[in-house]
Amino acid sequence: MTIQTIKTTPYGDQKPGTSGLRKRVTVFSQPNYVENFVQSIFDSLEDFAGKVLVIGGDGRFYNDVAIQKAIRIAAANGFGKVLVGQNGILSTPAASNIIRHYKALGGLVLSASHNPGGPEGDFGIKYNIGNGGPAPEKITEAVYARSKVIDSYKTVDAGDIDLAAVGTQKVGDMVVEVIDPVADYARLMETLFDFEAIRGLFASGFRMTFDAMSAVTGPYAHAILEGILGAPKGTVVNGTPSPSFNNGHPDPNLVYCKDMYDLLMTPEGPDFGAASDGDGDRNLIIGKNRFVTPSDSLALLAANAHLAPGYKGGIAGIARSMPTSAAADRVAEKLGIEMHETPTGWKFFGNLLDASRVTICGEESAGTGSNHVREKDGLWAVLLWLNIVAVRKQSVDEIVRDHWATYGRNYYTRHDYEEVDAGIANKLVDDLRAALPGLPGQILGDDLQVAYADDFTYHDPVDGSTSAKQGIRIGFTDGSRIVLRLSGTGTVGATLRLYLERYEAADGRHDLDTQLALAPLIALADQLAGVRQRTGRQEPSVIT
Ligand code: VG1
Ligand code: CO
Repeated sequence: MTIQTIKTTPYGDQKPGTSGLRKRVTVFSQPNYVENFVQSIFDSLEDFAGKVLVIGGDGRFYNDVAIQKAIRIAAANGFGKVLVGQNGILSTPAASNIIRHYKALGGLVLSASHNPGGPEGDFGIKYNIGNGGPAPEKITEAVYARSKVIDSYKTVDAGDIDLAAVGTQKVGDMVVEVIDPVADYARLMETLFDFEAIRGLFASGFRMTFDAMSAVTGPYAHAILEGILGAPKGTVVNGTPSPSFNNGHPDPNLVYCKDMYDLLMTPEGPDFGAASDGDGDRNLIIGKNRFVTPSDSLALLAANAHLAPGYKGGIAGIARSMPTSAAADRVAEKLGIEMHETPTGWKFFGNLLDASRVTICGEESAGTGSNHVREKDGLWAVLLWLNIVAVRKQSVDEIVRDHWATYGRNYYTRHDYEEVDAGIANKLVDDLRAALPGLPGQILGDDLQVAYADDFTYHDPVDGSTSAKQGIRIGFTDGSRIVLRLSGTGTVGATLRLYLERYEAADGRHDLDTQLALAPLIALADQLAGVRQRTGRQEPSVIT
């Protein structure tokens, strides 16, 4: 086998976003596009000779092609071993676990997460470091810089690995081990949760539906929920991974999981519904007659985590992304533990988790996780919910209401305007940013006084790094907030995300319709930012 050095020319657009490089498949399949990016990653790493690299993805279209390329490039660059999931499958949290468990140098996670797949859909590549988490900005910036000047990459003239065959193969001097994608992850879950109690819950007739959305969590959910925990066959629906997600949109929200939502709102429906996204790191939780917003879910899981064996000693602290509601802050305050507000994206939680400053993290975008891995983890959240329901012997609705009666309720919604003209979106954000200094102290709308208005800058308390321009926040004296930022995961035009939040005290009204409860703030946000007028859109593309 010979190592080949292939000449290439750079692409100018390989800048990783919130969660790795995400582009249309048609972009990724350009000549040397994958090769350039993977070589740029390796060029930004140190001391990888002989080390272990993990590779896996969510099984979407182009996953297998990109994996074969990455394996050859890894072999040519001198990695000692690649661990790859069978058929190229590893959910994002499972990949994080494999990196940690086998002490790999890092891993390539191939996914565009909740974005649609297929030949016309999206693909993505993300590098995770040795703690199992997404590479910090220092590395992603180095990769981008390298990708702009790269002039060659290394590969080997070897054939494809048989990704279906579990066991050891070789590419030149490098060992490739194809591993069971589920086994290590299932074992980890068993150490965290009271599986006996959850088995008892299912045996008592508790009924659940889990929608894997034809994405990566199917095999994990089948093995854990129906296999180990004894949930009835049929509990998992859409459980076979499909390269196009069965032509669906693998984002577990109330738009793409509307059928499940409707089912949970009917008297004869199941007790509990859950779903996960393309790569298995997001979760949707719906109890009978009760949708749990992701921000509330984070607060509830943090408040009840001690009911699961993995967290019985209590949690060290909580972190949430800036746009996530402040519901979790009230839990941290009551528990007397640390609370951190970070920019959007899981890469900002890694340092806090590594330093044991926090145990549980979450984002309003349906991501929750803990220090068991360094990614958000969809099935983990579902299992923790089941553990809590089994121990408390209450319905999801009762648990949520009880939480609000203790801590108060943070009414919360997110309005997305997708595929907006990028020029218009950028100008909108720039103009609002320019208006911020004049806002504090003003009374806006009916009776809302601005307490602060800024563009969020994060100072990482662990490594001292600073991340600026992370989203506009306008906070009011009654605890309400308007947040506006541009998405860093979209692949066409720009996506504007508008986040709205209003606090209602523990003895206040907790049964209002969310959109109505937030209507004055929604109107005020539109007045301040001019979203409708500037974009010409009369309503958001997605409301979560
Ligand atoms: C979105 C979410 C963010 C999440 C990111 C990756 O980013 O808002 O909370 O971490 O997706 O999630 P953005 O920049 O589009 O708002 V996943 O499940 O797509 O890896
Ligand atoms: Co995801």
